[in-house]
Formats: sequence, structure tokens, C-alpha cells
Amino acid sequence: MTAGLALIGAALALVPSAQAEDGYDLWLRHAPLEGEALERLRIFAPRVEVELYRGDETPTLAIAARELDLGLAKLGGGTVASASGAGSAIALECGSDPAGAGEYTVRSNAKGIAIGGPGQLSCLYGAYALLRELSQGADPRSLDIVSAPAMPLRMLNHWDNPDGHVERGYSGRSIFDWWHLPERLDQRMIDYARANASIGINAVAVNNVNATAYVLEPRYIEKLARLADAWRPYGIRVFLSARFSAPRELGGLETADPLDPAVRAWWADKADEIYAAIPDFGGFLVKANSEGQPGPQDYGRTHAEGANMLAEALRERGTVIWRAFVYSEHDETDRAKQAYAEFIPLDGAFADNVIVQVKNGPIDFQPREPFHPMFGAMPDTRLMLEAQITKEYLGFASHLAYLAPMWEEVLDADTGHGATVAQVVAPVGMAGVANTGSDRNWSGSDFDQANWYAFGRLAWDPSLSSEQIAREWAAQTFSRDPAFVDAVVPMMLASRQAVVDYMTPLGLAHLMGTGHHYGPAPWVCELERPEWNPCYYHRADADGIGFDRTPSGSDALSQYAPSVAAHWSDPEAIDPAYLLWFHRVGWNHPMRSGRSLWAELVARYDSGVGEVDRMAQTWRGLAHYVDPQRHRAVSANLAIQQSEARWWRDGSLSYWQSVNGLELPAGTRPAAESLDHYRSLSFPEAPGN
Ligand code: GCV
Repeated sequence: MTAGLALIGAALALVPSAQAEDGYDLWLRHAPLEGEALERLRIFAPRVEVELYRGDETPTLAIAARELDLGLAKLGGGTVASASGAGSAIALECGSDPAGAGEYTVRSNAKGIAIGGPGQLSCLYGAYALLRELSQGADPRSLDIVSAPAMPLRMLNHWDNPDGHVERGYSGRSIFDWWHLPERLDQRMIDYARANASIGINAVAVNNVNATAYVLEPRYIEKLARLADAWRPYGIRVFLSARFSAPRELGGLETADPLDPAVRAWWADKADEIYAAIPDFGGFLVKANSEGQPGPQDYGRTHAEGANMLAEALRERGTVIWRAFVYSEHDETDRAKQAYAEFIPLDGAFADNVIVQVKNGPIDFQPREPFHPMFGAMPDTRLMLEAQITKEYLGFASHLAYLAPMWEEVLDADTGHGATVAQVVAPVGMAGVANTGSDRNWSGSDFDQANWYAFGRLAWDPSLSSEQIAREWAAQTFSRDPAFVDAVVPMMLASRQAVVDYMTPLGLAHLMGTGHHYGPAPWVCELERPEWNPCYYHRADADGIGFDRTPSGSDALSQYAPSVAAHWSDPEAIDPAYLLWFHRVGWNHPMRSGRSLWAELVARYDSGVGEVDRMAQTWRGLAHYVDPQRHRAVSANLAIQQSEARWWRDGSLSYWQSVNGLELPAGTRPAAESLDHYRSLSFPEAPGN
């Protein structure tokens, strides 16, 4: 059924005046086309009289039409009005099926282009897809796109506190202005929804998983309702991170025991109250019994009992997203094993409207981790993937690290249980810890926008390659000139490995500074909780380095399917990228490269530093393609990254030498400063802590 039809053309009056290139427009710049591409666009004659929605005009269709109007006007650079008047147009031909997941077609035909699909969101997503194609210079006369989301839930998790501080945020303060809501809705909230919708993101948890109870108070529900109303036409549902102990803190109950009838009643009433204000409220995201957060185990109950109690309160109206990121200082076993040990026995015990959200790796968003062993190992539980877009462990916003290759690595991983990670989570979804903030460019750096973009694109279609995503992002964000794209994309693709190499090469992990996680600190060994110490993870001494996770050590390997464990069990045969994650080896361990482990480690650090130097050089050569303001901003960050890559290399190598007593291989640059110097550095003001 076609609920509405809109015919629109590029309207001259909508051509915006030239905007400062400060990054605010993200990938939605729609920079004017030139030459042949512009000529081709002129087939869309200026049908200024917009034939609006015969029948049911909906806010979503109106947004799709407006986006097309504005986007075409910008792409036309104000010149489209000179077209012949032949009247080619874009038709929005979408149905009103509420079950439509946003699947769309974008097809050229004799009259112009038709965007279609079963539901209203099809037209919105189709409109953004069309603009994405045109922005890259595609020929509007030969489009034939058919697309559907691979995953139902494509979600951002904000670690934003209501007071404006963003945990692990490196781009300013929170974008959510709780203080002025509900009366004042910042334009940023609309621009944020546009950006998300343009890449298919359809759910947002607005507050930190280390949650305050008071976001469940009526005054906050009112604020959230205003956001939900604003985002609904963009296809975005709101979720709240809920504090498990809220019945005590807000409700005055003596317990938050999930089996206590008064507690259950409190949550049921709370859910009803929220649904009265927000009929399509998504549900609760919960961090429980993890890093000091309250949870069902405080009352001797399991994660499943806790989650199911909330699920019962939400009923079929919503979903509980229960995080599997748990570990305890009272648990002597390898931290990498603890989530699996706690959750696997609960497979099949979670209610139908519970999702268990699992981080990509078993520790915590490190530059490289093997995939989490829970993927594929809980066939009777709905699992979703949690990735981190904000770069807590990858150099914050000043280091250029394009994360799509990391997510592609985990999504493509074969779990050994008959499915890849992407196949395991596809029926459910993916969540990304957001990197947005009040900085004008949203993400703290221009290139960190690529990670927000890539997350959405991969959640929509995990089969997209990192390269394809980088190409489309770079063309839309900076310049569609092939010479630019061909230079910048390889630099992006190499950037994550560069960070791995200069921070945590060969499977090392969690060597960052205490608390803020900024800079190298492999020497830290004295913190109260063992697993907060970098030395817990690297285990370096005079004999060797690495965490033995084979049967002779923690045996974390046994949590993986045998076919997967077999790839990693032999230190001679393992992919060197995971060597020190799974094995403890001597400094002279022979590597496939022919070098000793020590020489290989040094070579990896140098390779990371060298790659960053190449990135800076590449970027210098691209000044011609990028506006001066953003070119300068990226250059400044690359200069920071060059110096911090050296700091990581020099600080780490100095420490390893203090442990192993080895000389650097001949011809290697010595560290710039003494180990004491590196150890003495402190950064109490580091952001995001
Ligand atoms: C929100 C890591 C981070 C914490 C974060 C936690 C989590 O430990 O350092 O800031 O807390 O992960 O994912 O819950």
C-alpha cells in the first residue's frame, strides 16, 4: 500500500549560504557537485511546487522530502535551477506498514527516481541512501539499490551523566541538555537524530550505564519524552540505563531484591509511568554487579533473575539489555574468563525480551582482543555486540584510529559454533558506546566522525568492508576527488594497526595509565585490585612476557570452541597478533619473521611510529583537497599522535629493558628519556575519567 507520494525537486530558495567548514555537518555536507556529475544532477528540474503526500502525510515522510530537497539543493550548488524543466523528480512511494524495518529500494526510471519500501522509514533511509550515492558522484539515471538492515537493533549507548560529564568522553560535555529540557530542545538534538538516521541507527540509551537512580524520576521522564517525540520521526527509540538499586534509592524500599514482591511492583509501576509518557520507550540498559554497580547478586540472585524481573515490568512493550561486562576483585581467576563463567550456565534462563550485551572482546575494548568467547556459546540467549566508538584505549580523540577494521575483525570471526560473530548477533543487534560531545565537530576530531559513521553502516550491513565504508565517508566528509579518496583511505585502513603496534603489540593489553587510560604505564603493579594493574596483563619478568591462557595457565582458551582454540594453542603457529594474549614466551622466543620476540616487539613499536609519520606526511599532501580549517585541525592532532606514539614506544621499551636487561637491537633509536621520566608523568586532568 502506498500511503503517501511526494514529488520534489531541487528548490533554489533552499540553497544554503556557504558554511564554515568546522565539521558540524559531518558526512551530510553534500558539497556541490561539479562537471559531469553536476550536469547529471540537472535532470532533476526545479519542480518547486512540491506535490505533497496525497493521503497521509507523516512526519517521517516530511523529513525525507526535506532532506532530499536540501541535499539536492546543496549538491546542485545553486545551479540546478538552470535545468531544462523537463520535470524529472523523486517519488517517495512508501507504505505504512508499522512492521517495516526500513528496507528500501532506490531506482531510477523514466520519470526520475523512485524510493520505495513497506514502511515510512523506508523512505527516510532511502532518501539518505540516495544522497549518499549522489554525494559520491553516482549517476542518478542508473540507480538500482535494494537494501535492508541486517540487524533489528542498531544502537548508541551514551555514557553521558546527567550533570554533563561524559565518562570516557573526549569531545567536550554531553550533548544532552537535561537542565533545560523539556522546555528547550536544542537544535543539536535534531541534527543528532538526522546524523543517526542517515546511517541507520535506530536506538539510543541516553545515560551512562554507571547510572544515577534519579533519571527514573518523573521530571526526567518528562525530559526524555520530549527527546523521544523529537526523535520518533527519525526512527529512533529511546532507552534508559537503569540503576538496579533504584527501588531503594527512589522508592524508599528496604531492598532491591528482584524476587521481592514490593520491588517487582515498584519496577512495574515505573515501567507503566514511562510508557504513559513514551509509548514506544525501548527499555532498560543495565550494568549490574560490575565495577561496584548494584545488582541481583547483592541478594544472592542471578543475572537472569535480575534481568527477568525488569523484563516482566516492561512486558512485551520493551527490552532489557543486560550487560555481560562483569568481573570481580574477589574472583581469583583470569579476568578474561569471568563473564563466560557467570553467564554460560544461564543460557536459556533469560526471558524473551532480554538481550545480553557482550563486549567485542573478553577484557575491555583494547586496541586488539580476540573475540569474546560468549559469542556462539549461548544458543538459547539473545546476544548483541557492544563496541566502543569513543576511543578510551586508543588514544582518545587526538589519535587517528579508524575502527571499522577492528569491528570487521570481530564480526567476521568464526566462533567455531557454526556461525561468525556477525551471524550470532544479526538477529539482535549491535550497540556502540558513543563518541559524541559538545565539541563543534561532535566527535572531538574530524576523523573520529568516521567511527560513528562506520558503526552505523556496519550495524546496518556487517558485510560492508572497512574500505568501502572509509571511501564513502571520506568522499562525503572531505572530498570526492578520487585522488583524495585513494590517498586517505589506505591511511585510515592502516591507522588502527598503527595504534596496536605503538601501544600494545603482539597481543599485549591494558598497559594504559591508571584511571584515565591515557599513555603508557606497564610499570603499574601496586593497585589494590589485581586486574587493574598493567603488570597483571603482561606478566613480564627477566624470563619472558605474556599471559599464559593455555591449560598450563588460566586455560581461558578452553572457553573457545575446539576448532578456534586449536588456532591459538600453539605459540609457534598462532597468529602473532594474539601471541602474548594467549602465551607467555621467553624474550628470545623465535618468531616467524626470523627475529627473536624482543627484536620483533621493538620492530612493531617502530612500525607503529613509522606508520603515524606516514599518515602525517600523507595528510600534508592533501591540503589542496580540504578546507584549511579542518586540514589544520587534523594536522594538529597528527602532530600530537606522532609525539605520543614515540612516548608509548619509548616508555614501553624502557620499561621492558628494565625487566629483561636486554639491549635494543643494533641500529634502533634509543628512548628519548629515562624510564624514571616516563614513570614520573601524571595527568590528573586527563578527560573522561
Ligand atoms: C562505564 C571500562 C571503562 C569504564 C566503563 C566500563 C563499562 O571499565 O573504563 O569507564 O564504565 O568499562 O563498560 O562498564
